[in-house]
Amino acid sequence: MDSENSANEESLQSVASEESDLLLQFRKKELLFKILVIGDFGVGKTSIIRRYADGTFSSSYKITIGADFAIKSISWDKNTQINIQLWDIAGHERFGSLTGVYYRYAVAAAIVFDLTRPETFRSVEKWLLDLRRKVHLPGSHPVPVVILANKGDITIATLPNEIVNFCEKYNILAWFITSAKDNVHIDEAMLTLINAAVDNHERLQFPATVDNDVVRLQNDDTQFYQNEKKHCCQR
Ligand SMILES: Nc1nc2c(ncn2[C@@H]2O[C@H](COP(=O)(O)OP(=O)(O)O)[C@@H](O)[C@H]2O)c(=O)[nH]1
Ligand SMILES: [Mg+2]
Repeated sequence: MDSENSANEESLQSVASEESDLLLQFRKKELLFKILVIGDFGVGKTSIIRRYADGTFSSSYKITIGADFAIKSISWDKNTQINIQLWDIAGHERFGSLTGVYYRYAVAAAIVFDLTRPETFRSVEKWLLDLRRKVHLPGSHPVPVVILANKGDITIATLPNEIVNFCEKYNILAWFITSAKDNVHIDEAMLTLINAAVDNHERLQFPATVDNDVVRLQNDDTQFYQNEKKHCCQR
């Protein structure tokens, strides 16, 4: 009899804890950060996004047309869920061809170059200046940027000496030698950007709306994502 009681009690407790977990899920603050991945054609932008968002690598990605994004959801702390929207430039690698829609509401960016084609490092400055011209955080605070020297699994001998000075000159948060193929430093690079975005979100108070406990940036594309998600959750 006693053992039956204690079994009942245990199962009641487990139901109660499941309920409080559910409640916590429900109350969780949700943040959405749009992060851009830019750089010349073939440097590995799509591969980096795929690696980070789905943990996969393929030596042949179809060339996608238009803007394309992947989503990664992170349980940041017990009260906060962060959804990262990683924007690929998908076929718009020609410098200057990106429109305002692509840049709008971005809170951070990774600029990628290819260690096997050192000339792609020269484009980093152009991408950076275009980005800084078009993305403004509140109070003209500069958008946080990391530089990724990708395909480090093939060679690192070609790493440009100027990279350190370049990062200092342009107030770049950090640079990493990455490999989308071998999954090197991709998580670290993204985490650096997310940390900066979280800090900025708290300090600069991004334009955000609060709706059903969901905090979201005022962004048409974001709206699209939220609707998608609601749709998905109703199923
Ligand atoms: N070895 C190696 N190849 C890579 C890496 N990242 C991308 N690639 C390859 O480089 C090519 C271009 O990559 P992709 O992601 O399509 O470049 P994007 O045009 O910048 O999106 C593809 O064949 C990829 O498989 C990497 O870290 N190491
Ligand atoms: Mg691509």
